[in-house]
Amino acid sequence: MATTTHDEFEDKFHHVALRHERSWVFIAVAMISVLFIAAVYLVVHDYGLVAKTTHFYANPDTPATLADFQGTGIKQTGPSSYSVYEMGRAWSWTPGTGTPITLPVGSHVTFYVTSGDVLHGFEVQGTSINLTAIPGVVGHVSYTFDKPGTYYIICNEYCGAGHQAMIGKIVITGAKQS
Ligand SMILES: [Cu+2]
Repeated sequence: MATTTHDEFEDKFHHVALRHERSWVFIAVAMISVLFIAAVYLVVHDYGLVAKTTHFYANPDTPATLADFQGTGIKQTGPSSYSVYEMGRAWSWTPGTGTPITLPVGSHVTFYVTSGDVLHGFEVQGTSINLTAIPGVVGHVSYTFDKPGTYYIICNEYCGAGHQAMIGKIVITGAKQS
């Protein structure tokens, strides 16, 4: 009788199965490798882990030396409009920390915000003012203070050991506007 024994059949089957499994493992590993390399390439080249441009960057010391950031940093630009040049440093806001920024109620204020060292978050509690203070970059945001009172400037970007004490004050004086 020329039949294969059970064992012979098993051996052949396993041999074929093993070959298939090897090739599928190889295909899976190859696909994962291609996806991984593509993902790393995209992140690095398209999302900026490696900077491709120098246009966005400025010398971090530049805003600190601009005339607007010298002195009080507060300039009246109209009957009730002001520009405030705000410098964040570890761990204070200038102006704001120590001496409060004092303005009359109804003031329309444009804050020009930068950082002299690391990233800080410029947030004025109870308002919509919230922007990141970036070294070398001056961001700006405008707000009208319609209600008198004390507003606190906090730092909402963790910046080191004194982060939680990086607080400034804005005092809006006068009677409530209708
Ligand atoms: Cu900070």
